[in-house]
Amino acid sequence: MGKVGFIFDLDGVIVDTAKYHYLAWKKLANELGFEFSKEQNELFKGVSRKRCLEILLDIGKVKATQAQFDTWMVEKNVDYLNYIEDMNASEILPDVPRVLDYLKKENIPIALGSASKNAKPILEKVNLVSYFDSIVDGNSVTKAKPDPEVFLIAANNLGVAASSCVVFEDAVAGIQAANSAKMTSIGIGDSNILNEADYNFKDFTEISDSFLASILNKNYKK
Ligand code: B16
Ligand code: MG
Repeated sequence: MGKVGFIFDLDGVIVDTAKYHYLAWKKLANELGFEFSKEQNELFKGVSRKRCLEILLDIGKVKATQAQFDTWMVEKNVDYLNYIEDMNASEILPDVPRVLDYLKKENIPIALGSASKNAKPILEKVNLVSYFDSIVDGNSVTKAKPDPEVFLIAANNLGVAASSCVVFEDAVAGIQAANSAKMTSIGIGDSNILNEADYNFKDFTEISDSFLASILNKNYKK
């Protein structure tokens, strides 16, 4: 077995920042004169900020000049940063620290692979930066998920073969990115939505130490 590496998505896997993204997009939609529902927000998971705004404007049938588009991108992010300003470790999703501790104890390299340009400050707020040997975020990539770039950079930074990496993801685009990088994909959330994942769990409370041990002892190859 080659050396194994683990890659965590951020939003929806480590913390539930989706609710803050939702509030910021909803505020913008309302200002532009239309509604934006929680169901529609599902389309935004794992998707880059720019693509989210394109989808939002499609939903509202709003035409934008480049200057307006750029202004709204900034406005949404300012609002989002306000919403997350007071985030702290209490917002870490259940049992994420247990899984991180388990992997650390086993000396497994760990990376973050997130589409968010705000990933590093969020990890700092929730006090998890020290677990990560590499942080690959929306500032480091040119191609958004489902392109595998973010995870391939993470594997490279960890010095682990892509086929020996295991990815935790809550978004369909993220599972597709992991699969096309030939990594083992673990869907966190609704297994009906994430049905392309190699394994599915509702959340980390369902991921036992013995499951992690079995993954570490498995011979990887897809
Ligand atoms: P930002 P992830 C993604 O994070 C979110 O799921 C997605 O909704 C968001 O639009 C994207 O980050 C960009 O975030 O505006 O902070 O750069 O799930 O890949 O960790
Ligand atoms: Mg996510």
